[in-house]
Order: sequence, then structure tokens, then C-alpha cells
Amino acid sequence: MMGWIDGIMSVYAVSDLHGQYNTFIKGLEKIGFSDADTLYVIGDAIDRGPDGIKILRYIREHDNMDLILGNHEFMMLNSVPADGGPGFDGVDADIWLFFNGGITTYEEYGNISVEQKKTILGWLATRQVIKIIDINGTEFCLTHSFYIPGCENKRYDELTYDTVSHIVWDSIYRTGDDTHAEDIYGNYDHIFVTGHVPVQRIYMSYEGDDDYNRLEMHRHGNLLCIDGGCALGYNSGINNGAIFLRLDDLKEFPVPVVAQQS
Ligand SMILES: [Mn+2]
Repeated sequence: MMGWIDGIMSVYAVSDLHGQYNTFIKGLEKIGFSDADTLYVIGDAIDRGPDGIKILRYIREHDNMDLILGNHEFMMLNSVPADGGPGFDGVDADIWLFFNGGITTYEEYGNISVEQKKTILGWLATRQVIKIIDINGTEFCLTHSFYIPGCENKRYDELTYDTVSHIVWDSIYRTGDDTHAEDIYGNYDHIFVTGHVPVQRIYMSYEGDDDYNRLEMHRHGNLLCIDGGCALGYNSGINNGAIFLRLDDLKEFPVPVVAQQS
């Protein structure tokens, strides 16, 4: 029934890698990821850490991996020219580069060819924002954060800016924030797999737990969050990293952030 018993055909999810390429590769090794498996990266592969573009290219070059758009890829798409040209004059350029750690990605992006830039941007613009997948009869909804019915399996370039913005930014955990959202997940039958807010922050501010060191998936009913806080980087002083989740049996594989070689 479940392929992983024989070492074949498992489906994994991970989110919020935030440029931590070495941690990403270490995680793939830890789960024994093979060509028969599938991996969904549920947004925010880029920014803050140094190797976001490298992660995007790695995902794009593997047929059994895909990216669901996060707010960081959304900001990038709305910052730089879609034709791979120089500069940044999009509506999100300021919040991306100067308030959300996009500058590291922009620097890395500056080192690839115009052709490679166009390829990456074209690929990003055709990624899905909400993805529904069925695994052994269980319906999973993969979204970076929020859910809007009717947007399932739609690509970024098929949705409006405002719709994508709500899906990738709004969160029930960002209390007091202008992207704070209603807890709507219980109204639906899917198991939601999301990222966007580090689990350590949820355990602290939403659960009132003062332990920053839980690199564990957070569950709230049918809403799962697997953002392990790679955004905080290496040597953060807390137990942060990536949480790979095997959807077949909901087994977690936590991977603390490892040092970058560069
Ligand atoms: Mn995010």
C-alpha cells in the first residue's frame, strides 16, 4: 500500500528553505530521496540565506520536484523585469530587497545570464500557488499559507496579484499583523500542509510555549505547518532548520541548518 516500505514512491514536502542549499541537500540525503520519490517545496526557497537561486535551479532541473509559490518568490516576480533585464522597478521591489531579505537573492541573480534569468522567471510564473494531491485516498492541500477555494491547481500567471498575495501572505499565526487571517481551515476536508511562519514562533506566540528549540511540525486540527525556521540561518542559537514531511505516513525528518561552504 505505502511505497516507502519497499523504498519506492514516497511523496515529501518541505518549505521555507530560504537559501540554505546545503541544508536542503543534507535533507535529501537524510530521507534517502530517490528518482522514484516526489518532493514539493512549499514556497520561500529564496531570500535571507545565500543560495536561493541555486535551490530554485535544482528544483527546476529535477522532474520529480516542484515548487509551490511562496511570498518570497511572489515578491521577486513583482520586483525584477520579467524579460531578465537589469534593475528592479516592480511594485514589490522595496519590500523584497530591503525588508524581507531579497538582497541576497538579487545579488546571486546578478551572477547568472539573462537567458538563465528569463528561464527562472518564466518557470516561477508558471508554478502553482495551491496544489491538491491525493495520497492513498487522503486529499492534501499544499499552500504556502492561506487557502482560497477555486484557486486549486491554478498557476501564478492564472491568478490576480491580490489573490496570490492573500494566499502567500495571510496567516492565522501572524496575530496583530496586517496579514493576520481567519482560521478557515476547519471548514474544509483537506489536510493542509503549509509553511510561512516558523514553528518555533508558533509554539511560542500562538501556543504560549517558551521553548524555541522544537524543530517539529506544528499541528492545528487539519492544518500542518512545516516551516522549520531556515530563515533564521546558521548559528541562530536555536534549533532551526528544515522539516521534511513524508505525506504517505506523516513522518517528519528534521534537519538543523548546516553551515554554508561559501
Ligand atoms: Mn513565507
